Amino acid sequence: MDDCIFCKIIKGEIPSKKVYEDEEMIVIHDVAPGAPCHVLLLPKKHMQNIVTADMEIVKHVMSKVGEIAKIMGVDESGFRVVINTGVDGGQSVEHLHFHLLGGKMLGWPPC
Ligand code: DGP
Repeated sequence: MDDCIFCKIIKGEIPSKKVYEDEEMIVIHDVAPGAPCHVLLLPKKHMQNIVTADMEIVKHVMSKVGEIAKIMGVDESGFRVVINTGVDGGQSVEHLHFHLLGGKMLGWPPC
């Protein structure tokens, strides 16, 4: 998608702080972190949201969550994975992404 900011990051057209990459996904630090650990798991394939997503890719991303949590040093202290979806869900970038947050006691519920 030409006008998608995450597609541009994936293509290297916009710089990012990358912590992981494989054939299906990259993981980058969020530009506006809401917690000491706040990274975004981005499927390389452009998909608008979890409703329309390719579930094989979602499955792959989910299979990497523990590994990413270890890389970020939050696998033992705990963390949260969030998929904001649509207007009410607060999704601001229409390229499916998974927030992985941790490094502090997170509040709940987030509303
Ligand atoms: P959401 O609100 O769930 O759509 O989250 C989008 C997140 O993307 C938000 O936390 C900020 C982050 N973000 C937006 N633009 C950029 C960018 O150019 N670089 C990085 N690293 N993160 C971005």
